[in-house]
Amino acid sequence: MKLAITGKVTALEKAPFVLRGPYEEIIPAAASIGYDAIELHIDDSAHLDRPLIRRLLADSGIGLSFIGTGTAYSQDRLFLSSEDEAIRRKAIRRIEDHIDTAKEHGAVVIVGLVKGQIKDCSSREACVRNLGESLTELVKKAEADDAPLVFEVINRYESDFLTSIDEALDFLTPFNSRHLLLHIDTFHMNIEEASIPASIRRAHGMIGHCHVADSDRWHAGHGHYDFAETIQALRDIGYTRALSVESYQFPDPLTSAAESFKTLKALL
Ligand code: LER
Ligand code: MN
Repeated sequence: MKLAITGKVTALEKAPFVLRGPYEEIIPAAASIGYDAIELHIDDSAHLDRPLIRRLLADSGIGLSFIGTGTAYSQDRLFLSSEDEAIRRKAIRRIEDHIDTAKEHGAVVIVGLVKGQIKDCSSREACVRNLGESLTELVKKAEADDAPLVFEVINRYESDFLTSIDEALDFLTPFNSRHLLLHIDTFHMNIEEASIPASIRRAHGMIGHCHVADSDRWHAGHGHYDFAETIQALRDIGYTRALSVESYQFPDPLTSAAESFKTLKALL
């Protein structure tokens, strides 16, 4: 299992992204700590300087493993379950542009907050139906470009539906696509799952991404999360992608990134 770390050009102090700053700084910083890859949270891939990213990754010798997309919702209020067709189309377009970024790097595109919430819709049925239609469309492009989507299971305080692994499995299984997989996050699982290793084992064959943070969402090693147990469960089900650190940046981004690296590397 490889290790990746989240990075974003600008982020709120308490947003769970570790490295912050221009790509020219955060990509070499991830590499210098020892990470194999970076997970970039990108506001809009249509405005991304793709040749710059390509060059920085090549110069640093690390990969782009995952693309985070949540600001489509948190900043721009674009979401895939919207009943406003113009908003739903813009959200789909946003994810399509991220797939175009991902495909040349073998990266995976996250569908997390961009799914939207029931409270943004007139009913649960409308929300789930629209999300399903949007994902059906996006999966076609993900398959054609061989750039998988992963659906993040987000805890009840940040999302009002699909908050547990079992619920998300029920939702995703009918799509029957290797390009729409489950995305787990230790912070969310620590809140929602009765037994984290048992839930992971039930999702055998369906997990495409794993965010890691400690129980308090600080760097790995700060709290009381049992990373060894999670890593063992992921190994047992043959998970091969990276563990990607998505945590608070405290006490500062480089210390936080280095602490998580040290803790997780020792366990791997
Ligand atoms: C939301 O809490 C989360 O886990 C992120 O991956 C979304 O940006
Ligand atoms: Mn996450």
